Amino acid sequence: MPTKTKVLQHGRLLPALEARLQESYDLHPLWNEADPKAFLAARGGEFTALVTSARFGADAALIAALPALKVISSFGVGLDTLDLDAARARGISVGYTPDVLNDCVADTAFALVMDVARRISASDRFVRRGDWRTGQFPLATQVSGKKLGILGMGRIGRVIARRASGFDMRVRYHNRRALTDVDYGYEPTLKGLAAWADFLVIASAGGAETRGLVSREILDALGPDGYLVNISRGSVVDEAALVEALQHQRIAGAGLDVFDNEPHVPEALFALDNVVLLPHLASNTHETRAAMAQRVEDNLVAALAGQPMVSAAA
Ligand code: 8YV
Repeated sequence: MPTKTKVLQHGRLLPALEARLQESYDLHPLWNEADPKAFLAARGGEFTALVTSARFGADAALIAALPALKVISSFGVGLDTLDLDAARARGISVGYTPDVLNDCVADTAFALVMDVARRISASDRFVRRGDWRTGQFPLATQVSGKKLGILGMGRIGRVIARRASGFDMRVRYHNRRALTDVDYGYEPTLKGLAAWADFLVIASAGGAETRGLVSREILDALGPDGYLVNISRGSVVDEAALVEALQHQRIAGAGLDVFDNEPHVPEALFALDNVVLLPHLASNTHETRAAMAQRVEDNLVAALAGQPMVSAAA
């Protein structure tokens, strides 16, 4: 029997994916090692492939500790935790899982838009507390027909924009540059988009280039009638400024699936009813997770066979 390729696994993956990888490869879970650094120093040279996720990524130190590495296959669309420059410098192929999660992430963006404006979660708490027996739940804000601003008109942003047409919403977007293949209005500045929008949805990539883009100034441009929704990365928002804006109702509310230091959520938000807090679940459906797992496997198989990956980031 030919010897199986040695694959290092950084962080847990779906059990079904782990099982399939175990069958085909000599899969070594790094997260099982009591002293990962010592393990890598002793045995890092054995691995030609690394499977990881957007959550755990692969930084320059990990890539350097794997001198025989040829392939990285990552579960997720985010590349902010992967040091692509370090991988490129070594000619390492990097695969990720874009597109297959667009629908579910866009659905979650809309769930947050609806929830924060119509106060679905807050009204559920109202019923459970028994408050309906003695009072009326306050009025909420209409979503249909409103103005939706999208920061980051990429693969996911475009699907969010399509969802918005079902709600008769007007859509504008801000990217570094105007796109030639979409008809939505382009706002050359994020501040202009925030000032225009009733709902500002963040769908941009994370990483150094977008860190802190949604600052106090942008939140003030969104204003006391505006809502923020974030399904991208917590790092895109100045989280301290957001907490303060929500506490003082300088914006109307926020729907957040992502945070700057997950799984830690600023505790000041727990007391506020104008914010919906999700545990980074936008792509977490059986269907989408199965498709992402399949893409991780397909990318790995292709690259190890010397073929182009289905979705290559580098
Ligand atoms: C996942 C994500 O939760 O794809 C991404 O970039 O943030 C989410 O789909 C994450 O990848 C799990 O590691």
